[in-house]
Amino acid sequence: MTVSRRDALLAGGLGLAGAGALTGAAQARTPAHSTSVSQHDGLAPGRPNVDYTPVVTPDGATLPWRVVDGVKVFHLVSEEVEHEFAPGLQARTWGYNGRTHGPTIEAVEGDRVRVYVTNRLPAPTTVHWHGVILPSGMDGVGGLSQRSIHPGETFVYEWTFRQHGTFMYHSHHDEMTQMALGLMGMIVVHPRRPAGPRPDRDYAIMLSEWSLQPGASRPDPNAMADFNILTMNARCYPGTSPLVAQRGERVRIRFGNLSAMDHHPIHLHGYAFRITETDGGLIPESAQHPDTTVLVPTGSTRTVEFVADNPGDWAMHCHMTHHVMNQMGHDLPNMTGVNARRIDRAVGALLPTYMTMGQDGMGEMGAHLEMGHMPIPENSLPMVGARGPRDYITMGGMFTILKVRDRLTGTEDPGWYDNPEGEARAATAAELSRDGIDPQA
Ligand SMILES: [Cu+2]
Repeated sequence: MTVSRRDALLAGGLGLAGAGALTGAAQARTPAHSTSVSQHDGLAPGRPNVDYTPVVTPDGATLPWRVVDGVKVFHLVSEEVEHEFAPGLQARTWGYNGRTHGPTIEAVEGDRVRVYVTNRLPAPTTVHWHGVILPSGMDGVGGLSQRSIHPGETFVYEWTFRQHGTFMYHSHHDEMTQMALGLMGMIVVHPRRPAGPRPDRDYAIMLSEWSLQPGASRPDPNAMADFNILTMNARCYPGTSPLVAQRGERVRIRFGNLSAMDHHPIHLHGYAFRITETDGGLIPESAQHPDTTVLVPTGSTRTVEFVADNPGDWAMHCHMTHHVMNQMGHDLPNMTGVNARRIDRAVGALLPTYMTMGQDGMGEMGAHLEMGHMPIPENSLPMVGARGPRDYITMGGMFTILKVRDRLTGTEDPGWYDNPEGEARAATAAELSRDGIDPQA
């Protein structure tokens, strides 16, 4: 499911899909503003793989575009989407161009862009370009900077990117409902003249959260606390595709967060990275510091960079432990330490599949799921993750894996790492006695 760099290049370079729909614009509004003359005016539109290394949105896509008289023309269509969070869990969400979240908009500093927005939702909407410095009338705040786009209408936004960095777009009309249902996407603007080395791998990941009760077909926009699907690019583990890198490559990961109510501290194993950018711009090198966890506040982007010099399979996940669970029931009674044998025997006589859970934590659930002891409701995900190469991975939700290899062929998932330098295992009796460790003491 990983979108290859080639796909992204094709999407960006050819810009064919969706372009035909432009002629069907029901209503187009010519922008009334005129932008000031600056160093950015008159620049040719940036070219993928010439002026920049295209960004990859794992499990996502890049929005196609075409150039008309020196302007990059994009077309977003807001509509209902049949979305899969992970195999076994689908929902009716809202998105753009047939996907949730919408495709990543990619451009180069100095590009003049025109974005058409067609509303195929049953409700009015707008699109706001979060973090982008643009004229007030293009800001997309319903009621304030424009009237809302009614169902069936097509509006047009136009501006010049005068900055580079990682930004986002989202509905700014009935925000609680429309963002909870998925109306959001990433914006990546590459520098016209990069100050440092270009990344070899450039990834964009939008963090968000949903309330979707087991068996329900639509996320609940009224939820304020009980979010049970935590996603990266609208996928939750085991539905998230791994990120890959070859040893020695420079990796950039751009995180955006448009969760309703939560910040996400994203932790990467195996590396220390530098936080290089926010949606406000580049962090001066003197102010960057090494870290292994980046806190991505809601309504913000954070970009991290590192050189992939440590091969392996490295977990990358939100460090809020409830955010690496799927469809968690937060109102469970605390069963920790309870001896449930007698309850199980009594209830088991009436309900053969009954099993009290939680006495020793939730990790045991994976094993029971695997052995088929525990049925789960239709269209739902088990709370814990999936079978890993050695045992059950007990994380779901906002969890993915960075796979770094000495050699890679393209962007394909290289499979599991085999730990050539060994891995943690049961200690032998000889080791225990050599080191004077007595497990019974
Ligand atoms: Cu989180």
